[in-house]
Amino acid sequence: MINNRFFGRRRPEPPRPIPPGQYLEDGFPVLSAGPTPRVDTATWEFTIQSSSANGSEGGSETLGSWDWDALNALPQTDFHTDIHCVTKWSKLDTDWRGVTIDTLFEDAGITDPDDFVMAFCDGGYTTNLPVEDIVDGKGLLAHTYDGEPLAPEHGGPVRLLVPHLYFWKSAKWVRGLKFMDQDAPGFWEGYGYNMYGDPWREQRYTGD
Ligand SMILES: Nc1nc2c(c(=O)[nH]1)N[C@H]1C(S)=C(S)[C@@H](COP(=O)(O)O)O[C@H]1N2
Ligand SMILES: [Mo]
Repeated sequence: MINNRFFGRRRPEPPRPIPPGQYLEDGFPVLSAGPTPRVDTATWEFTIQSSSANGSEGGSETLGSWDWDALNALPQTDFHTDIHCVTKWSKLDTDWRGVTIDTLFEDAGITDPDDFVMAFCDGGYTTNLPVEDIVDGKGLLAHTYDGEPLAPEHGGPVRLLVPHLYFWKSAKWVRGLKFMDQDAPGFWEGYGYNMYGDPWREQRYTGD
């Protein structure tokens, strides 16, 4: 007779389906490609920039910018959601508060966006996303986690949250979005991570 207790470490049974290949994580692991940058909300600013092609002389234009007070003065939205890291942990029922990308686009009068954005961050991290994956209530600029200011190691003061894609798309210390008329790889995507990253289709790496 087989005693299953000897077959690997037992993981808790998820209360509802989680994406293939994932296991449940109770804690909140920190995964950063570099050191945690020191970000001062007194000088922090978030900008949305046009693609270079639209700007004069090949530069890009600023389509919207918000300092800390301006961000906090916008309508605030709560996300209650599961998150899925490509390193195979999933964390259920996380609570976030911030400003949706819809709200930013509306505030900036952006009605006809390009098809893709590159999110850019303090510290130099980037990640690419289709615009349709951050609008219609799917993307949040989050400043609060579990009722507290978002901790620096988790991307505070502000991170992007796009929970239906692998968590590497949720850029920490995010400082802006730059429109792109065609898709281009960000930091991890340039090292072979999937350009899109749908956890339910297990799109971890190029070709998945
Ligand atoms: N700026 C920045 N954002 C980032 C990263 C990073 O290294 N730098 N790592 C990504 C990866 S791979 C993951 S899994 C999550 C981890 O977020 P956490 O540290 O809050 O768990 O942040 C993503 N966002
Ligand atoms: Mo990750």
